[in-house]
Amino acid sequence: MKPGLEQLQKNPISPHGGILKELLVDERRERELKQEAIYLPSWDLTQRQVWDIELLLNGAFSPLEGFMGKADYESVLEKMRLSDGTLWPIPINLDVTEEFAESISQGDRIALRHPEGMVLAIMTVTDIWVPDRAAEAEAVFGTRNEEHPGVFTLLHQTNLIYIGGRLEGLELPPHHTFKHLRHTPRELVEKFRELGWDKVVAFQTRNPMHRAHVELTKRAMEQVGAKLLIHPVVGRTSPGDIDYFTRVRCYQAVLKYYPQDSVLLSLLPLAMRMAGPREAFWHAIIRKNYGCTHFIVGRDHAGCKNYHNGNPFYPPDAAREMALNHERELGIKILTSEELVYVEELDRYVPCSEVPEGARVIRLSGTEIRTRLRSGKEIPEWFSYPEVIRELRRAYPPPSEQGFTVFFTGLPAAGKSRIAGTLMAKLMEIGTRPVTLLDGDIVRKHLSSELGFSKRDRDINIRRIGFVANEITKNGGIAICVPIAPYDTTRKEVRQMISQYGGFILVYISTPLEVCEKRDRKGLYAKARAGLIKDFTGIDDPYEPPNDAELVIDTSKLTPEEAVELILDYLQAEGYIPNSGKVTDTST
Ligand code: PPS
Repeated sequence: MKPGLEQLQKNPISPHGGILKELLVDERRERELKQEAIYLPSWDLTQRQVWDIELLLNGAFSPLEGFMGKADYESVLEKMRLSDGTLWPIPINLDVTEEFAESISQGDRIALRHPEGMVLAIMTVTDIWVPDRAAEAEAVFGTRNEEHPGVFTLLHQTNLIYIGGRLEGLELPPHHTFKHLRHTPRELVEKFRELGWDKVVAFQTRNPMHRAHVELTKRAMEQVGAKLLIHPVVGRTSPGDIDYFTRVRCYQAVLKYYPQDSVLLSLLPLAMRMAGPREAFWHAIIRKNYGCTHFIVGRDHAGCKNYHNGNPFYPPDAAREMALNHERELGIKILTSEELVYVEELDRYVPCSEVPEGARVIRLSGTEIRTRLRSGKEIPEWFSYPEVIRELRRAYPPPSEQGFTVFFTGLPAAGKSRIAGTLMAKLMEIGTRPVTLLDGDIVRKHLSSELGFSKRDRDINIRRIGFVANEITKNGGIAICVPIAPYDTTRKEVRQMISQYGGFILVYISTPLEVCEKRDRKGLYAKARAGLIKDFTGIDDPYEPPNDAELVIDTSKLTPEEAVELILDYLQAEGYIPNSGKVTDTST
């Protein structure tokens, strides 16, 4: 039987807002709602929304009772508080398409469906509005810069209309992986009670845990005499992060380095926003709802770096300060952790401020670790545990064993197909992996035959190509994609998706428009100039030149063979193909 409210309240820490707001209805109501749902308009939740709804339904987002309405949204942006004054820093919105929004009205009930089709909840719509997403970015992230992954998601991967309203939950989203490591707030609180843990410090992470993390958490436990909850985020994290299957195996591996019966591992299906300071105390609120008494806020907590120049978006102490400023009102104690560094002479980790004078300190950043993994370079013993290194090596083989995608972009008749064809032939000669050519024209015939050249259709086309290339890359092959791919955002989306699993090499064929138009092998430029074809790239539809291409090749200056040489040189230098792999034609 579920523990009653009184029992939950015996926990030394009460949920945010005083009551754990679990939104799942009882069985009788569930049967009624299932019946009702048959006749209701349905919204298919996006993956981000599935993560949000799980934490709404299970109470981790208490005191929220549904997706935010306009008043709460505006109040959160302006004051970091709900409209009733409760602290809450991050907007939790249900974004929908204009088409869907037009089909519903205030007061309507709608069924919110999991991508697998089940109705997870019914929402009574109280608000429908068009948000100012740039202003939201400024308020939540402190910037409108699209190099910030949270801003990018908000501006480019979020639907234009928000709807808000209370939820009646039917079921939680299903989990098929690591089931035994999943807990609702009620289950964790109950577990802590059973174990007699009255002080629990939560550790949030989106990275594998190495020696420094274990040291840091042990220090926190000792400092306040608490047990530890390792509570890693397994929903959305930051692009380029180590995948969660690998991370979970790493977390499991480090458990044995803690004293017996002092640590618990539970996975949190949270969609992080990477909002730094605001996010830090949001994380604290969530852990409070899971019954933790203390929360560790580290250096640059939930921060992120500018994709281009590598500069962090937030000062390293901003998250700690923000969390500490709200500690009293939050009710969960914030433990700030100083950065721990490895001191070679002492052969151990010490806080920065305690490093003996003149001692040699060594650091390895997460980026450096990823680079070492990718290049097959050694990861030292002082940095991590052998079991963790083994897991990471298994999941991140060096480039010579990874799949990769060469993604061409450029104007029609820029020379993409010719280069791609020759590249394919060379890579087949080298023969380290299977090669698939996804040429623009071929894709349009077989994969996207119903699509035209509107922005929407082109985006669908590029995402389809990206999807196929991703599957090929994930499985260790080589995909060569050859679309025009005129829009920067869509190309970035594809890069984001594929680079999690292997190499992504964007090759911009920068041949000038005049040259392409002069070539006009298919006569399409002439037709476009004559107005016989509409939305033709470069003529009456834009081409956005990339600023993130690994290679830029102008075919008015290079032959296709020279262009292919450049690409092969790049692939060799990055370790994707063996040095001997460059095939020089000696037949003449
Ligand atoms: S996109 O924008 O990436 O989806 O385009 P893509 O799938 O690569 O298709 C490009 C080829 O289709 C022919 N074509 C057009 N291109 C651009 N704009 C319009 N309106 C258009 N209509 C037909 C054209 O031959 C392109 O091939 P390439 O090889 O690039 O010349």
